[in-house]
Amino acid sequence: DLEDSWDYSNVFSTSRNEGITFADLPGFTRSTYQRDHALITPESRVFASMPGWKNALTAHLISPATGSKFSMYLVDMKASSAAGTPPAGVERFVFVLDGAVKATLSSNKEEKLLHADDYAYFPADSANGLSSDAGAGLLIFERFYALKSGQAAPVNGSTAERPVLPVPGEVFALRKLLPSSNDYDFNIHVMDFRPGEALYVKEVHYNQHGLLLLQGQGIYRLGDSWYPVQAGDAIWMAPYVVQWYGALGSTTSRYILYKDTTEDPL
Ligand code: UGY
Ligand code: MN
Repeated sequence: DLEDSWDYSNVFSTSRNEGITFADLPGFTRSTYQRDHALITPESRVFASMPGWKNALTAHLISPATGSKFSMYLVDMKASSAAGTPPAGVERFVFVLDGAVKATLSSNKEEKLLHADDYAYFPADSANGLSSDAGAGLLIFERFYALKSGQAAPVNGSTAERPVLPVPGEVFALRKLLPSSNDYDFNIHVMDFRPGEALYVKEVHYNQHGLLLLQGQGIYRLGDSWYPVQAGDAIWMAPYVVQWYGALGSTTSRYILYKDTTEDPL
């Protein structure tokens, strides 16, 4: 049957840049996996249950299957949920994106209630209490602790309370969430760029990164590719991938970044 009325108004409105959204285009995604980097955008996340976790789903965005020496995953903690214990020798860093979690750190045995922008670090093989009554959204980094003589202590805090550190030659505001001591084999950086600001160094280095863009939008260069990115996008950067970010849009760009440290690259 032939339609007897046709509505072309949507087609015309796109020519005025109104209501164009790529997210629902069949088969379309900005996600891509390359030898030395990946961009994982929100429509590609796959949540599944994880052994040990109660009433929670995880989406592993980066794991050693990609060649990384760490995992980065999102956790959707439902009501009355609890975290599983990491495998022996694995340290865990938790950053709260949404809701509230109760963290029990072995250092003080007392429960801390963490909200968005708060974080907690659990050394390998330490008591690992993490639960949520009403639900929470988390970003977690894990890796096998690699320092033979290190003494990593539990840490918890709030990003806003961390000092902005000097970064000679760069304009972004840098906060480090873990102590810069030789007891930790990675650090978590929170980096803020105002629109128009960019990395000065077009970085190439041995360290690996896992990144989640928390706010804003811009262009991320990875190798020879230039990606438009926005809040919610995740990035894996392998050692030596060329990396550069330029912030655009009208709000401050903020990203959280895993970076391995201390270990001799040899
Ligand atoms: O510290 C870093 O390596 C950081 N500036 N890298 C990045 O933002 N891609
Ligand atoms: Mn870097």
